Amino acid sequence: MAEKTLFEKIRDREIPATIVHEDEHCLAFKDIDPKAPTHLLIVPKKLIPRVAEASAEDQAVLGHMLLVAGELARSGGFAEKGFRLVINNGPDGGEAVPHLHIHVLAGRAMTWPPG
Ligand code: D5M
Repeated sequence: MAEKTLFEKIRDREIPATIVHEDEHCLAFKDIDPKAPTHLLIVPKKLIPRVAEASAEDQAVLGHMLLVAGELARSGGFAEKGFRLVINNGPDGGEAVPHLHIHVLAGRAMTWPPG
């Protein structure tokens, strides 16, 4: 059996994390190396390595994760001021953990283009 990803270990409570949301499809927790005053990661419970490897059967969970991002923005009080969602895919995309995740960044003005 393949070694669990870091985020599967967080899902299975083998590694501690500050979990702020959990439901049957995904969980959200604080990024350990925050790049903004609020920096959360939304992770599917099912291992999908990256967007480029998602398939049609993942459509519902991927859509659900975006809705969770909106819920977290509203409940966290940063929906009105704004926030940024980021998904890094592959080496040039800056992906470090091969388990799809949406970064939720808020609490400061973001710049464009991203680095
Ligand atoms: O982002 C991977 C992200 O995962 C990066 O922002 C740090 C975060 N990270 C790494 N280890 C942990 C733990 N243990 N808890 C919480 N967050 C973590 P990527 O898009 O793959 O570069």
